Amino acid sequence: MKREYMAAAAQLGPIAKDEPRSSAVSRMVSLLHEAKARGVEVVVFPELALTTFFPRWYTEDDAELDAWFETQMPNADVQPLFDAAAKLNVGFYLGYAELVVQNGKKQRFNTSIIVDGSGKIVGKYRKIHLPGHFEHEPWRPFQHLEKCYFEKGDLGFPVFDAFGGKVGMCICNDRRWPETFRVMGLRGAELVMLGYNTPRHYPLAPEHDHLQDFHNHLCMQASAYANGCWVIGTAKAGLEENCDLIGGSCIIAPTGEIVAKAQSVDDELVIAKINLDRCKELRENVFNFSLHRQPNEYTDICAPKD
Ligand code: CDV
Repeated sequence: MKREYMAAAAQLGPIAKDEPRSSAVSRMVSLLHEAKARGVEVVVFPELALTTFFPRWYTEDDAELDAWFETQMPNADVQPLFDAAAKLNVGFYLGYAELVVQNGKKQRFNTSIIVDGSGKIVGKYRKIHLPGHFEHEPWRPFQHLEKCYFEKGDLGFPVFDAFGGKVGMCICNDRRWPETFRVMGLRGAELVMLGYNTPRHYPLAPEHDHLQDFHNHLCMQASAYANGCWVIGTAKAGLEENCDLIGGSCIIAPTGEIVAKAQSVDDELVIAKINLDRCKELRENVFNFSLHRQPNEYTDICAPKD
């Protein structure tokens, strides 16, 4: 695949609690068709894109929890998305809840995959920075039980040969941590794809609610620049089951500039032409890692946590 092409953040508006996966998938298939019609070759869907953001409700019922998870990818519900990708030759990033049995043990992850233009899965990532809380906290206006429902990802931060270059993935809260991008940057990532579900209200520090959009772009722009890579960040946005999710899906150049941004908090394609060779503008100059990095001075960053 060539190194310059049209890419898109495929933002989704809210997904209702009772909305079936088939409906979310059909919304995404429509976006894939629109992408094709507008010359786009790669699209990025949000985190947990097949269902509502279920960690906002507490349950102790395993069967109820498992119902939000995929045990196979693709599966019958999601197959139309894979079929559309292959028919249209448009690749995608997709976030979903993954349930696997590994070493005889049931494990749940917040996962993303990249699927190429032939409909083949070519990369998988499992979310490492899980926000929220472990226990039911009824004082909150809504729960954020990612720490309770998911295990920390066990795949590290891999970088894949895809879409004409080196592609990395992360998921939502990961984007706030510079280490996420630095590890992928050290592995040569030229494009980092990520999806997010970010409530405007942060119950532990509500005085920051008005800064949610700023912090969203701040961390992604800073990390694009410091690692000389393209970033495509895609929201699930809008008022979902009474929880206000920010939008702001965007495409960020290696210079840190936002080159395209969502105008709505609904289903929307945010499109820009990306050229992976532009990463060299940073990586061969101010952020030439082999020339300028001083890793011996950074050892505390990798010290084990207390
Ligand atoms: N889905 C997320 O990871 N959301 C977090 C919120 C809870 C702060 C985020 O970093 O956007």
